Amino acid sequence: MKRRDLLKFGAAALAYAGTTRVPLLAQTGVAKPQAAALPNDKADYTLRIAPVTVELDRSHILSTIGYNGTAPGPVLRMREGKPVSVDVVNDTDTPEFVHWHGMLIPPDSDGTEEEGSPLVSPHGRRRFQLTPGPAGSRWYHSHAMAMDNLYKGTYTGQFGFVYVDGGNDPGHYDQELFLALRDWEPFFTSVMEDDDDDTHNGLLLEKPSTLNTGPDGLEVGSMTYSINDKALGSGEPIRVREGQRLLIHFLNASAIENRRIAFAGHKMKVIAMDGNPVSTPQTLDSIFIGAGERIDAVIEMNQPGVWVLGSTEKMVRESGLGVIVEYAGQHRQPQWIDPPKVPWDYTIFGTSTSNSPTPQQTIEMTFEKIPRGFGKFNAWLINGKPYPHEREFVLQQGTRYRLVMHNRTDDAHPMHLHRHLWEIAEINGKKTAGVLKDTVVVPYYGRAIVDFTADHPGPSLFHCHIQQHMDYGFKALLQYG
Ligand SMILES: [Cu+2]
Repeated sequence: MKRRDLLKFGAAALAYAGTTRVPLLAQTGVAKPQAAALPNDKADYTLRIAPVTVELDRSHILSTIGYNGTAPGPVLRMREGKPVSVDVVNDTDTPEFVHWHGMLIPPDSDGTEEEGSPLVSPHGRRRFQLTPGPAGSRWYHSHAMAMDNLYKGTYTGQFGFVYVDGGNDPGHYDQELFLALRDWEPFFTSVMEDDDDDTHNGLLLEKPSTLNTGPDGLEVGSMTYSINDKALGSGEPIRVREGQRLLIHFLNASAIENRRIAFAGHKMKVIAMDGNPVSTPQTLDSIFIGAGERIDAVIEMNQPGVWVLGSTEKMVRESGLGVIVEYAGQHRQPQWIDPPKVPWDYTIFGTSTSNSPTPQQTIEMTFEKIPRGFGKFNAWLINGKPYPHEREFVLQQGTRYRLVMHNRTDDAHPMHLHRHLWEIAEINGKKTAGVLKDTVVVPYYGRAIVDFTADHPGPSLFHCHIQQHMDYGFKALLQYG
């Protein structure tokens, strides 16, 4: 898509939002819902799945699959509670699923094979109806299995933001940006840089006394990164003025890794996680975002200069995961400053007491890795077995559950439950309440406890958001009795 087209789409979104705020970074086009009085044959939104090129920088243009001619796909804005229709058109040779991550919608529109959502056949199309909600930062992405094919599922450019507008945004910011963190050109490797496990605080509550020391299977790595579709230093900088406030919606759309992000010279005030406002906003030097997670942060522009916003890992940042922020009238070289190393702690965003009912039942899950359990690849087990688990996890509608996740593996896993919101109760023994999420990174050899109410009948997929872990066993279907 040409830049002027993107700008045109940007202007359309602006008209819809009825605001003078400018959605910055025209790297992601913004799709606009159609007016209400349309003929029946036109859906409110159309997502066309087809090959796209992504120009990370002038000398690095890659080919992948995306939505509506770009990767990421357009930022879709929807009204909370207002039903919409979405036509998914599949211009590829393989079946596809579009999942609406973080939405509380029925299994037939949720977009996973495991839950029984209908697939969109190769060169076919299908219309979905959904009622967007809850309000906040959600996202859509392919939920196809990839297995050993690194050109499928979330390894491709099939991802984009959906922002569900609750109608009560006070608009306390001057610019709103949608920044998706990505890696590209994945490859198999036996040498994993363990750079995504900084959630552990040394407790290692779940470390087994005897470790399985067999040689590890192949994992997936990358050395090519971007924010949206641009590598650090290419594309337009984020242009700001002193005194402005930015609202940044961050999404980690990686299929591979968790990330830590900092904005040199600035602190970030975290106001929402996974799209849900936090009880206790915190102003931090850096943020940690597991694969699949979102963070909304407000940043005061009070340090005139030219800065880098990006990965705290030098190699990753210098390989593309960053963007330049330029104050008006400033022209020096972009500056980077390493933030202090502080372990990530979800519990600081919560409160000491919960407003929710006490859980009535407990589900225990233990995660294990069997090195090379699936040939070249590791097997990932929940309670001693890979997917499927038949009817091991059956929920009673209306019951509040406590889910205890024991991570007996040497990796931090971003665990996601579809179609439900959970409330973090405890991380490595530290209690909290009121932090509502759909994904939680269970620390390396650690423990996470979440509570949720079984209030969305139908099969609900629970899985690790690292595509390879999910594909090789790390998922389970929660079913209603
Ligand atoms: Cu995992």
